[in-house]
Amino acid sequence: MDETRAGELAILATEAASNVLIHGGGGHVIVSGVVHHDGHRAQIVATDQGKGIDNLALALTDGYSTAGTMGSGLGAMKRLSTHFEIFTGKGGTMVLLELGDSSTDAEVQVAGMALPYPGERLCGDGWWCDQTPQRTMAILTDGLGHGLGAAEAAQEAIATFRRHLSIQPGDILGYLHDALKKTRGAVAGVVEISPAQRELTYAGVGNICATLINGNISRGLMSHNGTLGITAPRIQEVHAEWTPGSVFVMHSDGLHTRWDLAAYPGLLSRHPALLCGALLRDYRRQRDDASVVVMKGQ
Ligand SMILES: [Mn+2]
Repeated sequence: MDETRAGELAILATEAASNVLIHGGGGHVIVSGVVHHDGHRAQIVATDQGKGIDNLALALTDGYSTAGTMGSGLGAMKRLSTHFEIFTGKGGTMVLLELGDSSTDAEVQVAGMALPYPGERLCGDGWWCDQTPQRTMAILTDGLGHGLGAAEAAQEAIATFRRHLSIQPGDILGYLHDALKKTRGAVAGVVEISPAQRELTYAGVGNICATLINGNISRGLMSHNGTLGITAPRIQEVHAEWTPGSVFVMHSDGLHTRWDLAAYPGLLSRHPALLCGALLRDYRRQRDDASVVVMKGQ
């Protein structure tokens, strides 16, 4: 980003963090970079578990402030960002701010986040997505343990995934198993979505939770036990129907599995980054790396 953009990003991140602190009673601000075929952008997701904003329209009005701040808050943030979304309710408030090039209107919207074990600088979880008009492929991987060794395993898994984008998810996991033998090992899930064929294919090894949501129906997609790079895994693909309303969620064991996105009225129809934010805010285990990828049809 040039100096102007970088300055705007700093303002947005500062403002988002101040809001979380002053109005939300504390929370998290996750800043990440997204590179896509049409350019790149920065993405900020700020979450708190405060009491929520009663009058959103009023809060978005310039000059409005509840806690004696400058009062240029949300309205200015909305104007400054390329994309702005806010979700507020009983569980707290989440704000999504994007700055930079927006990606073209892909049929599958994707968001992912990976956060390190508290106190670690390196993340032992990782994710990657590759998208063409024909199909969207994504990997989520969790290197054994945490810290440097785990991060090396996760990055090796992602690099191997990126070298084998033209083959099926199950076959990719086979290559991952070979490539990870020189690391301490990892678990991983790989998904392929082909909107025109209305098809989702998933394969997972180890403790990766994958769920496909179609309307009121939520279906867990099976991952087989094992650790890539260590024990020859049993690899089996799961096929399911993908529709424009489908939502796919996969995450590592850094998140509890008992979540229910239907408990957040309206959230399933929002940007997938907000779904990631809600899961990380409300279901993150404290003693592990944590990662989540959400893909949505539209
Ligand atoms: Mn883990």
